[in-house]
Amino acid sequence: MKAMILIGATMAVAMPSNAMAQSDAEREAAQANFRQADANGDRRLSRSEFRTFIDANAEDGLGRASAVRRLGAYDRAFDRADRNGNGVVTPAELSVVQSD
Ligand SMILES: [Ca+2]
Ligand SMILES: [Ca+2]
Repeated sequence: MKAMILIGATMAVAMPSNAMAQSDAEREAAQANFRQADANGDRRLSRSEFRTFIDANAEDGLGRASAVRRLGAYDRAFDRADRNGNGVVTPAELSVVQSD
């Protein structure tokens, strides 16, 4: 019983919650990655730009980007991020970049 409680406590520490607020550093890194990925500088990410963005975030260990890259789920992630379905992702549509 005691062992189970210990394991539970360790898991809670080791696994960051998705609901947990991002640190300022993580947010700034994501914003920098967004600007770099935005090849044509229109402040929106096309499908191919979004892929660059995910790869950059994965390198920085941000959010779920490494899981998306590992699974090759770029299209699915893009479709989810593109909330209004207009084919581009804006900073406002990206919760990772969105300000509070
Ligand atoms: Ca763009
Ligand atoms: Ca959109």
